[in-house]
Amino acid sequence: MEIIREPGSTAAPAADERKVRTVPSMCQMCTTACGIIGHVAGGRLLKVTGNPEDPNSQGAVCAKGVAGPSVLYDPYRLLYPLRRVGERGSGKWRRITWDEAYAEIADRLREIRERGKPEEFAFQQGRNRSADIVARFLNAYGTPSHFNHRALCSSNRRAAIATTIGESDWDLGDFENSQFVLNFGANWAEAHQGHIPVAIRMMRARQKGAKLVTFETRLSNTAALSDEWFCVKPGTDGLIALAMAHVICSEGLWDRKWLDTWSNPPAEKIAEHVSAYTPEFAERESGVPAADIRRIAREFAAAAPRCTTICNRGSQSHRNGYYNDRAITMLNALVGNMGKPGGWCWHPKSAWDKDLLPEPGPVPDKPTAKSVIAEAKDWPLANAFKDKKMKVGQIVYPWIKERRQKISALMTYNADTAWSFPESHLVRSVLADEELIPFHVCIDVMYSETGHLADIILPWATYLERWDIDARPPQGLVDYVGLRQPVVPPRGESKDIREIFPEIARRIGGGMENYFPWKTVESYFEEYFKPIPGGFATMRAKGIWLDPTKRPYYEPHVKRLTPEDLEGAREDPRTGILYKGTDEDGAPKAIGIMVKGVARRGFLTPSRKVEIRSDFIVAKGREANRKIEPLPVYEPIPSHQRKFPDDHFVMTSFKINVHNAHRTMQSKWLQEISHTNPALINRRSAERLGIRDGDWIEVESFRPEDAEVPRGDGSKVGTLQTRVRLTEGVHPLVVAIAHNAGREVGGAYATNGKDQQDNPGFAKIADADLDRLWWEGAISVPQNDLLPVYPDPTVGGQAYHDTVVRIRRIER
Ligand SMILES: Nc1nc2c(c(=O)[nH]1)N[C@H]1C(S)=C(S)[C@@H](COP(=O)(O)OP(=O)(O)OC[C@H]3O[C@@H](n4cnc5c(=O)[nH]c(N)nc54)[C@H](O)[C@@H]3O)O[C@H]1N2
Ligand SMILES: Nc1nc2c(c(=O)[nH]1)N[C@H]1C(S)=C(S)[C@@H](COP(=O)(O)OP(=O)(O)OC[C@H]3O[C@@H](n4cnc5c(=O)[nH]c(N)nc54)[C@H](O)[C@@H]3O)O[C@H]1N2
Ligand code: SF4
Ligand SMILES: [Mo]
Repeated sequence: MEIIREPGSTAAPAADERKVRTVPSMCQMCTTACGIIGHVAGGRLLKVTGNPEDPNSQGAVCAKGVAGPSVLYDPYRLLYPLRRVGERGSGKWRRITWDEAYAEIADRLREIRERGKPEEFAFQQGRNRSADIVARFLNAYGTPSHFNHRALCSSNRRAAIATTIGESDWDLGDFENSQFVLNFGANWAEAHQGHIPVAIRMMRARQKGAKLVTFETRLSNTAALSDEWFCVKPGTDGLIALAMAHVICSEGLWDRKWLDTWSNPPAEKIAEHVSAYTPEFAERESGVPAADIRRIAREFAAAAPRCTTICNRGSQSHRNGYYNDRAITMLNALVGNMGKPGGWCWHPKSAWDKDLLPEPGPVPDKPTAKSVIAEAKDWPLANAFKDKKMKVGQIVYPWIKERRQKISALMTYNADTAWSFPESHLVRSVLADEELIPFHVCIDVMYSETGHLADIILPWATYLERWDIDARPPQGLVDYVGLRQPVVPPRGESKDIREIFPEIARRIGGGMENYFPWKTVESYFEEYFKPIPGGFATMRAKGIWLDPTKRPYYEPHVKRLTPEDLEGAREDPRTGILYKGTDEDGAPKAIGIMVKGVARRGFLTPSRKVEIRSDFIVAKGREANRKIEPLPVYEPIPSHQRKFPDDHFVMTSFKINVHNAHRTMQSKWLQEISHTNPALINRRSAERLGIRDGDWIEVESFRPEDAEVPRGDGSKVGTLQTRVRLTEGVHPLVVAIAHNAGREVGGAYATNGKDQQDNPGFAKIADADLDRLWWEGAISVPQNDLLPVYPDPTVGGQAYHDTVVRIRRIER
């Protein structure tokens, strides 16, 4: 095997350097966290392959996973701590030592804490996979101002599922055993949080003859891999589902017995509710022919219980996303496939079994201080579900600007909010303002648009150099646990946050240090993995552990309660709900429900049934003066309810298969494959405007005219200039722009040759490929400069696909 030498090195490899070692770990080029194997020789990562031990990904990896080495050895990686020397945002930096960085950060944070204002230290994270250490640090500090990105990602869908079944906020269709999969806007072949695990099971189902039907605004690769694709008007998926529900109810295609046993409300009431949603009404709004809606509803019901829905950002990232996903989820209840093999399933563990593997050592309590921004009280369902705090991330920077919460220090970590959040120009203006944010520390592996606006940048080790305990919702319905371990030691002076946070805590002192007693990261994980047979050593050797005695999580609600469970329990004669003892709030604790004389566990909702109707959410709405409908409804998107002039469109967003948000754009391998994001417009719509393929256009976006959203006054948000790609594969009313583009900083690869700045933090690895950057100047535009902050009024999930834009052809 040829050994790739460290660039610049001319020495011949020593004999032992030629030996290839394999190190199991977990990918983090996207959220799916597939098990991987790093192939290492002479201290250098040669390639990444899949770990067959991983029950989710089963040895498969995608192109992004394979591209790991290109991130690890990126010449523009940050390897040294940096202190700003010029004005904030000027891009002028001085290399400093870790000691200097730690001292300044600890002094700043200690002062805030000792002043008794811990909430003035805000922490902004994105896709965090090191949740244990982050929460430990923030809770030990005492700050509640822990901002996340869930509302930017999945909160509407999660809330819809939590409302309906209580136990989980993540559905795991049993695709592999399914015969019919109805897809509302999940791009599982190219994206999706469960990308590889879902895609491999979908393909197996197809080989076994399953039918896949996809509703999409665009001919995605998922749509192309489906048996049927219907091009829908944005924001109408919920109505299509309601119309299918109407067909299923009115034609008696439902599983009446199941519904009358397990549904709240019973079958008749659902039928009554959906009767207004005729397929003809759905056709008028969505463009999907009524005859097809009828036919697909019948096919779906005929395949029950081996049928399931899947949905994702296509259906939920809308102003009406919460209702859309509740309507889609309801279809499964109607045909009685819930929890059944081949049906719509879920699992109580969104990660590993935390009863078996509790966090080691002294765990700090949650903070008692309050954060107005984290509480987001205007959105009644953002934090309504126990242990499932979603928050409303897109209001963080507008609310800081409005001075609703004072911030004295901000730490950004694993999030490039200045690029990935809507109204990103507003985010940037807040980050640049030293009055609003007096001190900003950014922790990142890359020089990002957010780091560009920091005072100190800490170089973080990449996922190939750091430690984590990790797992994802188990697509095979049996939970597992994985270890992310360094496949090579951290490059330069970059460090794992598992070293950074304990050191800052020790330097802040005041008791914080007591929560970090471990001398090394390894000793922490040794303790963490003790309950696993073979412990840490086995985890290091295999990367993954799955309890072989566990069985797939089918139909947990039917489980009979044991005589011990029932000892001392009492039944509410009106509802059949069984109570025993009290919960942590002192309320009677429900343990099950009587079903035809049998005591069963039931669903973990207030009614112990599937809640198509939820009184809990109505009450939550009332507390916040917001009307929430108890049953799923179609709420048209206000700004879409008018005749669009020819030059007005709805701008949607989508993800490119070889890119993941911000984090892959510095990979030269991936950027070479995909480095541009033209505006996709339907050929017929473009013809009306005299726009030809490749023409330049200006896209101008507007805030919705919608009283319930911040500044919902129809005003302009932003403009950008880009080129057009004409296609038949996009809805005539839609302009679709991919979001994985538009970087301004981060080095030549990320910016298509634009950013050549000499940053003292960069790795500066000699890289002959830089001379081969043939795509220099390719158009790559930041979509988030056009998107208004637009949260769903109940949950707060960002409406990514609802922005009204005007388009005009320009000469350039
Ligand atoms: N390659 C890649 N994979 C990723 C990511 C990535 O950035 N790149 N990110 C990861 C993350 S964080 C997430 S949250 C997931 C997201 O995974 P997905 O939700 O599966 O992917 P998206 O591209 O966000 O959106 C899905 C599709 O919705 C379509 N769409 C827009 N409006 C509508 C509509 O009204 N109805 C319907 N039916 N479709 C509509 C878009 O055209 C798009 O193709 O992917 C994860 N995996
Ligand atoms: N217009 C539009 N905007 C969107 C979306 C959309 O569909 N359209 N999707 C939204 C969604 S679903 C999400 S989840 C957010 C995601 O948005 P972010 O959370 O901002 O995106 P990430 O790519 O996860 O990048 C976070 C940071 O992690 C760093 N990083 C950390 N560890 C590593 C590592 O080991 N390797 C590499 N390469 N980088 C690392 C990256 O450098 C990056 O700065 O964006 C949202 N924004
Ligand atoms: S799906 Fe995500 S986690 Fe899996 S290999 Fe691809 S980038 Fe890595
Ligand atoms: Mo996401």
